[in-house]
Amino acid sequence: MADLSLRRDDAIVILTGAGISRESGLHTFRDVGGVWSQVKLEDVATPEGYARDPQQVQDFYNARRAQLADPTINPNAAHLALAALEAAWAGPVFIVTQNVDDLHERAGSRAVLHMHGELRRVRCTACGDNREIDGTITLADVCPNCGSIGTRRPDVVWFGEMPYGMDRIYGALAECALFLSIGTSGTVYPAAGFVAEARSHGAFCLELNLEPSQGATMFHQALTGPATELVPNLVAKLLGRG
Ligand code: BJW
Repeated sequence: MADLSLRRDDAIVILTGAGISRESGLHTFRDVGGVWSQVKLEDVATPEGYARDPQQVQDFYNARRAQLADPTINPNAAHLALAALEAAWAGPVFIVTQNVDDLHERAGSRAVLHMHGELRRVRCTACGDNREIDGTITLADVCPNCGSIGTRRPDVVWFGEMPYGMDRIYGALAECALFLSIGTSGTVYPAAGFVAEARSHGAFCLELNLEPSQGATMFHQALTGPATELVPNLVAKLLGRG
């Protein structure tokens, strides 16, 4: 691996995608057998799909929320290593995740931004009420804040909708010394553009993925392998233990 030559108080931004949760038992989207080979993206991940068939969309997200509650789904060595990095590193370690699961939080990471929302949150389209939910969302639900019926939807970001936290993310990309991208295919914007942004501000950019992503050549270095091997190895090096 290239010499990262970081100072211990340098800022690190870490973009994660579905690949980091694959070894915890959650499907990625675009790999063989992934989510988009089971359901059509247009049906379940667009506002138009929701308008056409809200029940189908609620069923899809209710099932994924239930899967997340399954006791066999747990943070893996990659999630745990990133939490250990945040705890031991003197500078800020900011995880920007495209994932809607909560495995980073369960691993112990604190500075986590879910740019595509969270499975375990529900949003009211009438009043904007946004709160945690463990069970199912139904079309008969009454919003506890405004009393509207059938206006509760999963708090996830669909195609054509604005991801969360963009100002904060671009601010962090402009200031980090190291940008890490882990387990994402680099096909969905704006996340796919973060490497160019970080690089233009002088960050060292490193990709960790099972195979080179679509944007791998944008990185200073791209390492291939499973996240549960690559991430703990990298964290050990960063912390001087590797
Ligand atoms: C492993 C591994 C292991 C496997 N170890 N690795 C034309 C050009 C450019 C942009 C657009 C365009 N037309 C439309 C757009 C915009 C659009 C877009 O990007 N479309 C593209 C498809 C072209 N984007 C949007 O609409 C976004 N909003 C937006 O742009 O607003 C305007 C805006 C403008 C400017 C600034 C800011 C905003 C919204 C995107 C919403 C995405 N939503 C989803 C669903 C969320 C809810 C849900 O989960 O159901 O988010 S789609 C889905 O894809 C999900 C993911 O977060 C996202 C990314 O997927 P990810 O994580 O990369 O997964 P995969 O499966 O693609 O890849 C997994 C990788 O892991 C692979 O590489 C494997 O090799 C690897 N892997 N096992 C390590 N063990």
